[in-house]
Amino acid sequence: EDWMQSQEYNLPSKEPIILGFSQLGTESAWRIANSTSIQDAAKESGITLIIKNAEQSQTKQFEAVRSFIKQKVDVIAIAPVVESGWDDILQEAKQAGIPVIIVDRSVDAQDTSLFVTTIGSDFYEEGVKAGKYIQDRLRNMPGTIRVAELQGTSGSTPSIQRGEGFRSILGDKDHILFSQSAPADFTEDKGRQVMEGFLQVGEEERPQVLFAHNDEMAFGAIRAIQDAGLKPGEDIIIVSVDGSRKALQILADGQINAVVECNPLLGPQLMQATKEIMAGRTLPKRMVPREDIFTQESAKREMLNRKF
Ligand code: GYE
Repeated sequence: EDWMQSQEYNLPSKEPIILGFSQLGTESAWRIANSTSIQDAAKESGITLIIKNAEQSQTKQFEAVRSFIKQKVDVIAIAPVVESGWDDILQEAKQAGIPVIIVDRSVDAQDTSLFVTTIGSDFYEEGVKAGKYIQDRLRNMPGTIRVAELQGTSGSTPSIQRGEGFRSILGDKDHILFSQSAPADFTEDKGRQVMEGFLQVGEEERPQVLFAHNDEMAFGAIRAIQDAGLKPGEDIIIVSVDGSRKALQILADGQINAVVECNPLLGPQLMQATKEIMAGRTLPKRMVPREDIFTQESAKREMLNRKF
């Protein structure tokens, strides 16, 4: 990348650095932990943070970015609710000479010079981990197995990529049938509602496995499964993603069977990147935290160490 030499951005500025952050919402424990991590890290590193909550609206994110441009912040960070539609607003930031960092989810902009770097998880790999767990777990289960999926927000990177990674492992297996799949917006209420719908079928059509794209949707599904007189974790095998302390507790209790880790604590990395940019250094185009999968055994151990 040669943007530093080309003087496209207004560098350097006087201290303290001002960072405008458009957060996409408050839908989950993951999201709250993500916002808290960013606020704490800003404080610790002496960066002035202006944070705006877009309540799941991309339009509100555009408004936030425009207000940051108007306020002449030094750096803009965006956690984009969906992948598409960012080109114009990113162009506006570029024209104003303000570097942009994409956090958590991605944007599908063709012109990757519109942002400096993306800091966030490998969601495809998370889907792969969920798929491998299910494959292993079902090894000795006879007959066709019906798998249901509670997807996250339509058009969001984690929903698209977790689905694709999961299918890359299970999609071509003759004995696996993707019987039901629908978006439930990463929320507990919607998860419960959509799962209730999934269970309005006869026993021969009922899913035996559920992949929930996050913990909250799994919590909602658990309630729907119980309301239907069934045992979550036994009658229906459940895998979710994130790994909040509450999810690990439920995992340890046996109502969830595995939880794929997704790390929300991106604050320190974001502040580091912000400082590096202001110091005129070049950053890698993508920064990915290391992540694992929690099982019922490891959940008991890890629960207390979990930070959210
Ligand atoms: O998994 C979910 C949240 O974008 C990785 O969004 C994030 C996802 C996370 O609502 O709980």
